[in-house]
Amino acid sequence: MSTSFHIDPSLLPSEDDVRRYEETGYYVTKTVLPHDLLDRCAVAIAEHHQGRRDHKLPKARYTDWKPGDGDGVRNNEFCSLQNDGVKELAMFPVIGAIAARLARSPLIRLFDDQAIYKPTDQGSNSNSTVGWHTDHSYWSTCTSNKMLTAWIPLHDTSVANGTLTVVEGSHLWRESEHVRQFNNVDLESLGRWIGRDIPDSAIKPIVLKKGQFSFHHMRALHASAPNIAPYPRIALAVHLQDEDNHYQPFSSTDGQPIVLAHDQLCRRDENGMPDYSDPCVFPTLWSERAVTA
Ligand SMILES: O=C(O)CCC(=O)C(=O)O
Ligand SMILES: [Fe+2]
Repeated sequence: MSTSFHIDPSLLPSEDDVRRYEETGYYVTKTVLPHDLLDRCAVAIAEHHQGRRDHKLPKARYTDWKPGDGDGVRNNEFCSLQNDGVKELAMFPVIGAIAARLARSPLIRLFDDQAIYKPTDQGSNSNSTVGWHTDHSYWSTCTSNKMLTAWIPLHDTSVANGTLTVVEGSHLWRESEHVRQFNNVDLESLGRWIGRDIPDSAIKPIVLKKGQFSFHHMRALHASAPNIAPYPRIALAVHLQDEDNHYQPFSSTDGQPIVLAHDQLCRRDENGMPDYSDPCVFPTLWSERAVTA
């Protein structure tokens, strides 16, 4: 990162906000993102769906919806590395500055991002659901316990348009650890499968105005219900690393080594392991060292 930044401190979470994030596993920002930045990202995602790529990635196993892949949720991963209009939003400095406070980290790097387009639900099917999961369950090769996701809708969100829903406090539950059901449309049976009573009051749909966004902790359970509004719900999920995160070898229960797409895309370190600080794949959003007074 060559530039230095000044961020209005009133936009950042206070120490009380950070403590609340540590207890609840999520945080809602003030209205901090310019509308024209969000509108440019909406155009960039629409062009991405039509096949535009500013940069082509090496072959790796990631999801990148294209026409013909069905009319359910469109999930485009590593979108900001491929599309400059998406990158402009993903790298917007205030996102990293807020994340740095929440994670209590002097530096924040991208891990990856997902453009998520949720079409209007057709009624009889509920294929615009995103199922319960924790982001960490997809990142078992990460050493960190402090990674987090900025969930940035490109317009107002509500229960009707299928906003993100977080289970308050679930980042502290042992039962959340391996919940990995992004594609499971059953949102009702979470308590039963994880073997824990979940009070209705812990289920928090995050209602946001355009320009606001939310963060959730890597171990927080989250999902989103079908979009019954008459227009698509579009959001960019920006997954972030704290400074200390690095790669660790990890195997599935059947002994197979886990290989993330990240591991296929990034350079190797001196031990031949994936380097999660490779600036080409994991650019720095925010560093205290680049802040102007
Ligand atoms: O946009 C959604 O509904 C899901 C987003 C998500 O899973 C995330 O932000 O980690
Ligand atoms: Fe997620």
